[in-house]
Amino acid sequence: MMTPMRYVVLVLGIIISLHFILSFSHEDYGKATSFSNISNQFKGSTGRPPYADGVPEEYRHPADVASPPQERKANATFVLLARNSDLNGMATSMKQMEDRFNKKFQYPYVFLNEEPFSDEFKERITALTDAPVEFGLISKEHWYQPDWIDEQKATEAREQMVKNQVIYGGSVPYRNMCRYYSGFFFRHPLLQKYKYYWRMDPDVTFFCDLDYDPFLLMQDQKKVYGFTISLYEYEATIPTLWDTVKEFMGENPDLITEGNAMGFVSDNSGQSYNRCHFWSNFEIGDLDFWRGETYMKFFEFLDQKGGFYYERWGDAPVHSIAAALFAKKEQIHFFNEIGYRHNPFQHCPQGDTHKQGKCWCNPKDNFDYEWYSCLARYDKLF
Ligand SMILES: Nc1nc2c(ncn2[C@@H]2O[C@H](COP(=O)(O)OP(=O)(O)OP(=O)(O)O)[C@@H](O)[C@H]2O)c(=O)[nH]1
Ligand SMILES: *[C@@H]1O[C@H](CO)[C@@H](O)[C@H](O)[C@H]1NC(C)=O
Ligand SMILES: *[C@@H]1O[C@H](CO)[C@@H](O)[C@H](O)[C@H]1NC(C)=O
Ligand SMILES: [Mg+2]
Repeated sequence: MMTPMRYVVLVLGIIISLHFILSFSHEDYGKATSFSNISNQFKGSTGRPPYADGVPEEYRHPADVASPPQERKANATFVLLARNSDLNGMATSMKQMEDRFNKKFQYPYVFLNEEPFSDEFKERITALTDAPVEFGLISKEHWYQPDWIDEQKATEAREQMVKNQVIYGGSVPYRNMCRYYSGFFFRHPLLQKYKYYWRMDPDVTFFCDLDYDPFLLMQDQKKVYGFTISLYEYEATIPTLWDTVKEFMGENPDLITEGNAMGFVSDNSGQSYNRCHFWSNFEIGDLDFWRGETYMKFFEFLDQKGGFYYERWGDAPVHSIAAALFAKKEQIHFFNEIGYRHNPFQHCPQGDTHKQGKCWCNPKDNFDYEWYSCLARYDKLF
């Protein structure tokens, strides 16, 4: 029995063989259909997102524990923002990262906190890995609500959000955190020596063995931003965010990248925000993208509007909108192989990918194409 997919592969195989026979025997045929020519013609309308073909074989390191560590490494680190009280949750996340991936790849960790980490925190975290771990203090100017924020206006906004039962609506620390991840973490001195980062939250789950290095994939393919889950933002947390973005776009049309992913965040070419965002508790990204002039200008513009405090702008929509406008769509990557859960949603790889990763999640519990997911919009970009 042959599945339809196998027929397609077989037919493709025959076409490709014929192609090679013809290219060698007829010079002109070869010239007219050289691969660069074909790929140029179909660029941007392949109908297939970049993740659909899986991970190139050369990136894979089979699960063999005895195999030597990979020789080539990316310029990369894990980033974890945490309070001392997040210790247990961070240990949970990190132990899984070590077991599923990092004991083979040995990337360093950077922990950040606006208060000094306790000795207990440092000891228990350092015990989990052989890779280097650094603990950094966040400067006050990078963390706390700036003086120029009208505290009365901010208080009123928080009270209103509490009344409306907006999640974390009454919290100032949560707002500090969102603003920090939006505009400051990549400026921390401990992160200057790195180009790529992988953000981790406490109490997340990694379901699958990862036998390839996502950082190298980012680096080799010049990716800017990677995600596993995308969804809709709560309107109540960002009422004026898109108006602000439009104002920025109006003043800086030259900063909007050609071939961008606007279609992910807007269904009408930018008139309104569809509230889609990449869920930023998981991020694999390019620190230099955030540190670059364009994003810095964008963040400063948003920040001076005060929406991190007068509303409750999240780092997820801010990062997502920026990635959608300032990167090329191919530079945004869906990490399909990384089975991941942050309550209450999970991405569980399907089919062969599930098998290859020896994933332990139930494939039926998968957010990818649930009604509240935005993955279909990402797919439609290609
Ligand atoms: N140092 C520090 N870290 C914080 C603070 N608030 C949150 N974090 C960290 O910031 C990240 C995001 O915070 P979370 O509380 O997980 O926010 P969330 O993912 O939106 O919400 P949850 O559903 O509660 O996980 C986590 O890594 C937290 O440990 C804070 O006040 N200080
Ligand atoms: C692509 O193919 C056309 C013929 O169809 C040829 O004229 C053209 O020179 C080719 N372009 C490149 C870049 O090879
Ligand atoms: C890693 O990246 C950072 C930021 O781009 C850069 O400053 C640093 O020199 C790089 N390190 C190496 C070893 O390439
Ligand atoms: Mg979290």
